[in-house]
Amino acid sequence: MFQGRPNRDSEIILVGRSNVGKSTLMRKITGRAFRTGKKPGVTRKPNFYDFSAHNFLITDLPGFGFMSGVENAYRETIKTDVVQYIESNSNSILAAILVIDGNSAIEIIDRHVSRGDVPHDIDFYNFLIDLEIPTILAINKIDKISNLDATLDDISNSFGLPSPWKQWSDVIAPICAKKDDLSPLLSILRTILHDAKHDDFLQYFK
Ligand SMILES: Nc1nc2c(ncn2[C@@H]2O[C@H](COP(=O)(O)OP(=O)(O)O)[C@@H](O)[C@H]2O)c(=O)[nH]1
Ligand SMILES: [Mg+2]
Repeated sequence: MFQGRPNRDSEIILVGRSNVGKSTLMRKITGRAFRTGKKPGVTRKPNFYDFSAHNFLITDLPGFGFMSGVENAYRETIKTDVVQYIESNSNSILAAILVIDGNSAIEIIDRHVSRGDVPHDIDFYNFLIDLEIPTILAINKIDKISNLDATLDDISNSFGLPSPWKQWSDVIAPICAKKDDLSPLLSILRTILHDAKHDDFLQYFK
């Protein structure tokens, strides 16, 4: 189990496979430097960004799925730890941002489905919904996607949200974390925070 979580009543979490851009997004949201890397899996422990004056936390959770140089068993341990972390803090979690690499998502999902596995991302999405945590699908790296609408429709369908993706604009946020192009994500987050009666946090998500 992960250590060192500041004891706060409200939390936003970032989850997703390794190398999808979680730490980059975290850095853009918070304006604070966190490690980002070319090699998948650099984040093996959560990065906590503590808004202590507001009793509020943003947490960048370790990535799951493939990581070069990391053994299978250790990968499973990380996934189990992330699941346990979310379960034990679910009462504080106001929103989850499930970050997906929009450029490789469909290929990875198809590969899992053809093997008869449930893809990690879809597994996590259903898990978060079961816990009744408001969840945003942040489709990152849209700068690398050539046929954006068609790709977003495919991703939307694979999560059980029938296309066209645009009718799920309260869930699906196409973003480019690298270029700080986050407006659809921030807009959904503001709605979730407002609905959770936390207008006091809105100033951080403009
Ligand atoms: N092209 C592109 N690359 C990105 C974007 N966001 C992040 N990256 C790159 O993806 C790689 C992994 O990013 P990182 O934030 O470490 O991913 P994490 O493992 O999910 O935390 C880094 O090389 C980033 O520069 C984006 O919007 N577009
Ligand atoms: Mg990271």
